[in-house]
Amino acid sequence: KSLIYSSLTEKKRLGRKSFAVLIDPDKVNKPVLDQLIKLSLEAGVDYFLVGGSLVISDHLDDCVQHIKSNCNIPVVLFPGSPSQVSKYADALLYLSLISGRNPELLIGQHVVSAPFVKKSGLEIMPTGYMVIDGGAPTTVSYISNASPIPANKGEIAMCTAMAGEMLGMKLIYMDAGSGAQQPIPEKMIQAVAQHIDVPLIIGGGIIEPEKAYLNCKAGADVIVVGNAIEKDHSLIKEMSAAVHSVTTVTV
Ligand code: 1GP
Repeated sequence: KSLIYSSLTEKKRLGRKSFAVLIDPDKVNKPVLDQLIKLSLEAGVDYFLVGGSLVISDHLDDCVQHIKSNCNIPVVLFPGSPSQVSKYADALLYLSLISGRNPELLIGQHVVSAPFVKKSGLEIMPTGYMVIDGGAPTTVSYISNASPIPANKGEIAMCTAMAGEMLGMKLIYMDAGSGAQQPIPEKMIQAVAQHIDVPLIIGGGIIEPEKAYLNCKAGADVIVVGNAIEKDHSLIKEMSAAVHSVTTVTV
């Protein structure tokens, strides 16, 4: 089962960009979810990412099932912890925090959760997860108990991503953290994008469509936006249009 991953690599080959709306199950009720679904369908959103560093409630399954029964936009889990696995989703970002040096998040939690992750039947996408300093501590930088990569150290990000790819990661996700004050600089995105062949996901603190556009120009393949959309649902349309306006020629 590799439908979602195939769609990502095919889009990358064609130089097309994807837009993903991040949904934190704790922050949405059914009416809000319905509105997000409606606007996302209208805007041609490519994926829903569902998860968060702290999912406190137990309605992850409900949230995923509600999305799945109301639209055909693929649901990809973005788990903040091994408990955030729902068999109703389409795929799972199987994250290893390669920017940190916390063995629990590199491999420990994976070992503990492996049997039920495998049993879930989800499409598993091994993802090198890199947390970049977003200007002030974010939930992910605190919870991960690992230093983020400084935003001006493009070469560290580049080498980390290259190592991740050579270790077999199928995606690289660079994240400034939800609600980051500073999103990831284009210079760093460019440094990483030029040195890897797998799709590159960028998120954290993106609040303006212009930034999403510039990130795609710099080499991002997927743009993820959560916070800004929670505050203003109308951004879905503008963000999606900005992302989809970019096509990069691949050689
Ligand atoms: C966080 O990359 C995501 O992990 C999205 O961040 O909520 O700041 O858009 P925002």
